[in-house]
Amino acid sequence: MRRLAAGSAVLVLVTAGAACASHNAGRDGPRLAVTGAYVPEPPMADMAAGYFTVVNTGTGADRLTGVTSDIATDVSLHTTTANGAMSAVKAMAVPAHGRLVLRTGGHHLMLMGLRRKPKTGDTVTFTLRFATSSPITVRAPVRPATYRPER
Ligand SMILES: [Cu+2]
Repeated sequence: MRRLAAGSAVLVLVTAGAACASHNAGRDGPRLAVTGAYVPEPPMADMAAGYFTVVNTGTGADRLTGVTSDIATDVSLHTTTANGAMSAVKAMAVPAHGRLVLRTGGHHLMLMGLRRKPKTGDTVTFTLRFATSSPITVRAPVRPATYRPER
């Protein structure tokens, strides 16, 4: 249940909710699902960004500690500060009963050392690693540079 495409997220969330109710308060911990992953087609061939949302329906917090990708030799976690500058962070919090959102102008993945330039219509694979939960692999479509997700 940890390997999901965005399309199966609704079903998984329903299942997780049912499991939560039947297990009661004795079983706490994070329950993660990843939705809305995408990569905007980059203007240059040497760098790209990645975005997604990690939804936590569990009673425990977790942290995103690293991401690997089939398309890049170097993937780092970046955050955007108030003045628009970017800085690398070692981990990103995924609160209990909450979500971690990576989006334009906020938290994002920075993909360096590209093995190929992502083109609209391609698919990129991300494997997310967490402090507590098992790794999750998602397939992220490459979208036009102007794409903005509906939230
Ligand atoms: Cu960045």
